[in-house]
Amino acid sequence: MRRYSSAIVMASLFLSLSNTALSQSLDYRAPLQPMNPQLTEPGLTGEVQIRVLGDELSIRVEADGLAPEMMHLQHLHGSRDGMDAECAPMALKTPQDEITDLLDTRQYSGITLIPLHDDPASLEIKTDTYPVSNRAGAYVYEATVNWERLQRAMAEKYDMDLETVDLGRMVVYVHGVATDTKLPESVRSLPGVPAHATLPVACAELDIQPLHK
Ligand SMILES: [Cu+2]
Repeated sequence: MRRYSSAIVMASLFLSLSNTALSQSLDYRAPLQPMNPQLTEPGLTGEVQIRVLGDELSIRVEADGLAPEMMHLQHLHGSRDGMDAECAPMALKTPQDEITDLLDTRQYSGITLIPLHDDPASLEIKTDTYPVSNRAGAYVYEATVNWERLQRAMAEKYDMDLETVDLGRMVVYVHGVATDTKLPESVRSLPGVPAHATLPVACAELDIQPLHK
């Protein structure tokens, strides 16, 4: 048994050394899982891919089955203190009439940290530069961000320790149901933002992907 575990240690040591030698990239990938299915189209799918390579953070979000022809807010959510965020339990597990609104997500996923629009490192949450779905309810969002600039901005705005800025502890939310969706008064939103715009419709829990799989 002892020999077996030291072989594993040696193997993983070798792997991590060779990975470091080949590149410094960190890859994250996660499927988008539908939320609030009673208010969205069936068949919502998608994927989030993030790569950190040197100073560059590249982000790609592919989503399909959203409310068509509208802007969808999307962000990385997480905790200021670096606690591991998870997606709020999918409303699938709760009674059909129960809606998970933005504020319900906080106890599981923390707060809105990084907006995924045309300038994520600005950390500007209220903009009109988030992706817009096409007629079929799909979009592909791609952005490349200076990782250092983003980390510095986060440390400043959220008073975070640079070490706690860990993408693997964050989740991605996509928001927004059609404007004519009838939502109960009880659905909460951000001040001044209509509830249909912030209602979470999909979530992805980022995980580090092993290299060269
Ligand atoms: Cu969000």
